[in-house]
Amino acid sequence: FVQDATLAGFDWGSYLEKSGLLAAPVSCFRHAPLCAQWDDIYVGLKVEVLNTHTALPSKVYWIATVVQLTGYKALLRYEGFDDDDSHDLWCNLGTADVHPIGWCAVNSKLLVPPQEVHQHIKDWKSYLMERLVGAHTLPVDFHVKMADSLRCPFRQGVRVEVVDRSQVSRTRLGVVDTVIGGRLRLLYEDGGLGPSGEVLSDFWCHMQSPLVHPVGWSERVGHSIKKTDVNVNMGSHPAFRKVLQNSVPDQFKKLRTVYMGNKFFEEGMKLEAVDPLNLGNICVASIRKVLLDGYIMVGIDGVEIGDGSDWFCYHASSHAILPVGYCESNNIPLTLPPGYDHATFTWAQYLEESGTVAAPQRLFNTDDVGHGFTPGMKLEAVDLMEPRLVCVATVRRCVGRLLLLHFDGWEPEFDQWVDCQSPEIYPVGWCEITGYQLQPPIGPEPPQGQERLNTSKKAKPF
Ligand code: MLZ
Repeated sequence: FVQDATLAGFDWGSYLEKSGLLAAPVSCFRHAPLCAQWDDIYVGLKVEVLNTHTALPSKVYWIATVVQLTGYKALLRYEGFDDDDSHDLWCNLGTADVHPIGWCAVNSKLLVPPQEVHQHIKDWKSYLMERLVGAHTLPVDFHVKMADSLRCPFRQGVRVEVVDRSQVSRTRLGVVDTVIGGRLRLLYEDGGLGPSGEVLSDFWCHMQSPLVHPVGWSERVGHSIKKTDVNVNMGSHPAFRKVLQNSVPDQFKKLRTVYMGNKFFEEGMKLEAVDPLNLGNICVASIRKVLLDGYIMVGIDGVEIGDGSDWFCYHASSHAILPVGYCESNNIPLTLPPGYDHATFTWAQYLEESGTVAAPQRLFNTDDVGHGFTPGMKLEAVDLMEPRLVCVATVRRCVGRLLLLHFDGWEPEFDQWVDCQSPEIYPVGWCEITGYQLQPPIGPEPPQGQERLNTSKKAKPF
């Protein structure tokens, strides 16, 4: 069920107006374009923007004030309309024909007031002079900074190691096919092509995703990697006709260093972990293997197949592993192994029964990072179970650095726990800037307290 939000008639501006909800500000998203510049963008700024209220055949501009901000989108009011909001327009600061005050003068463009306000103000020059005294505007290098932040070190034909969606405990070689807004479409090197050359299996993730690594990573840290099946020839696909280039560590985000010393995670220790295949669940789990560089393999208690093929690799600094008791103290329902029930389960008894110990609390990265998200905020978020899809979403809960995301219009069972610094969440308007397709809500939000009828359910890896 893939849709294009714009084609489906979805518009963030009117959607938010109807719900009365706010969008998470761009400054909450550390990896997002212009995050660092966003302190300089606020309600009250004046800009020069294309004048859409004129009968003139050539492009002319007019001064407008930012009256509201939602993610990258600004609601603008042309100078002269004062308290009249009937001509306000939403525009995306990342893409629109909007500029700092003074831009028209420097670039020999005309400033012409909208027809409707032209009549009732006689002397435009002095009107504007008066209005612009002490006004703040966009930083001059706003669009340059935007273009800079959209640059990406990955190109078609770059090889990476990426989680194997058919067996999550191992990685597999993949080749970058497409890059949109820093998100990579990866094709497994032996993924196979269908009869008409179509790709049988692909994987999307942001270049800073914890699921993607430089070539050589698996061997270095001791993670298992699928041997490439040399009988599968991808040669006829454009991504493989390039000279393939191995990615190197410099192209990836540096993880926080962890000291493994003699007091690190050990095999058998218990913890609570986000289920990699059901991201809305935090489960009773065990450390199954300790790799190098701070990586560990985690298994979900009671549902493991037994051959290790469903273990999942997390870094010690990951938000997805939590100390024993975390759910209880934060009022999150803990998913128990089959056969246990909430009325009787206690960690103390479970540890004793299984003769195991809890992983020490201080090994976990649960520091509150003061992220700025609050429940109810809207954003554009990847459905990590179908990571090609960037969807209209709402922050449902904030617990430490964890955010529980809800996909608008979908059942709560699609909700996912993500890190507040996840590279797979974006401000409102990000899709429009990058040209990525946005998945609109599938239907009107259910009235309060009432759930929509069940549609199909996930349970397929990614
Ligand atoms: N094929 C899936 C798509 C789910 C996408 C949900 N995104 C929030 C289904 O219909 O179940």
